[in-house]
Amino acid sequence: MSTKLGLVGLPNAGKSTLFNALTAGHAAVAPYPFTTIDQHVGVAPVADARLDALAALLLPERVIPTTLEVVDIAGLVKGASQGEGLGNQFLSHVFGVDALLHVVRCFEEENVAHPMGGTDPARDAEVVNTELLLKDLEVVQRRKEKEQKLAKSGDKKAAALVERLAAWDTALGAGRTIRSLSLAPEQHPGTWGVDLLSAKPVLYAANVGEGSGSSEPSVAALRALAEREGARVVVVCAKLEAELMELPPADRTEMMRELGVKESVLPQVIREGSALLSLITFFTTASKILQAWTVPRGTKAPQAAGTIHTDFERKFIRAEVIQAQALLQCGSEANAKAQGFLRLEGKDYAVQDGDVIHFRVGS
Ligand SMILES: Nc1nc2c(ncn2[C@@H]2O[C@H](COP(=O)(O)OP(=O)(O)O)[C@@H](O)[C@H]2O)c(=O)[nH]1
Ligand SMILES: [Mg+2]
Repeated sequence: MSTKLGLVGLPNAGKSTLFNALTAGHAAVAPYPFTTIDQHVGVAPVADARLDALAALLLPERVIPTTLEVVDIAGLVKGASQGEGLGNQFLSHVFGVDALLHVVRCFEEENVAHPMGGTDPARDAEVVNTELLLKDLEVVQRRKEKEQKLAKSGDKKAAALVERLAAWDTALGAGRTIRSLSLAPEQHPGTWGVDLLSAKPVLYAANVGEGSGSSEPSVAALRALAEREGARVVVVCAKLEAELMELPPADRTEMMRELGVKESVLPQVIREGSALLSLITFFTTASKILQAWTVPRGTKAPQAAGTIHTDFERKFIRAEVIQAQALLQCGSEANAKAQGFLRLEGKDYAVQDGDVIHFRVGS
């Protein structure tokens, strides 16, 4: 199970550096395989103390964590939608991601050119947000033309979609992101199978210089912008973190202590990203495989089963649930059951964070 994040930002904001910091080196620290799918797509296992503790207790043959997939793209420049710089074609790489990680340059560095002249996080973020919006406009207008043709030939679904597309077109044309509209599910592009960048939740990454902290004025400017949008900010020094990732794990911990880096960027991004997407984690232990899964908070048991195997949703009978904490305290499933911690839950049960679940499914 993978949560996908797409990096966006101006050239030289530090996207590729952050990409390396997020995805490199984790093979060495985690007992799980790390893979780079291609140059621009990296996967990092999501560390989870409960998963480790359950693995130590249950001694499964395999342990499969959830993963965070990160997609790096080239930088967007002002006017990309009109073909400036590399244009905006490469934005197609970030269609299909769950959320955007918007990297904003907050560091000063003479040797690294700034595409807009100088460091100005709020302006930079606005430039990128505008280009994303223009890309959405392009997508919406092209799609509208196509659906209008279908509607003319009597396709009812196309006619309904044209109406939706027109509403999104109007909002985007007025400079409003789709996410800011707080649309009901039936009005949301996702429900109609239309993937728009400005509909995705955003996490800002303030990329600060070495030795600068979260109290920099440049970070404050970005925070103010994020606050107006109801978005969150993580503060990172991508360069420092990427360098730390090249050290052997033992030296890295030591170096982090010396430099006063409390927590590396990956767990921060995972935590904020999960909150942004309202994700919770549950565990399964079938067939000697201990596996972690993520689903949106509020997901009902049959749909949770469906993430494991599409057939399981339809064939769902019941869920046998023990909270990870109870299982760990009792020391075994049998003990947990004897002490009344095993619950039988039906199709209306909303899966809770930390549930260890056996799904009973029919044939
Ligand atoms: N001083 C400093 N340089 C950085 C930092 N982050 C990135 N850089 C440098 O900025 C340049 C551009 O970074 P890169 O990650 O390629 O930017 P991208 O175009 O957004 O992918 C590289 O030379 C990085 O080493 C930082 O936090 N501090
Ligand atoms: Mg890059």
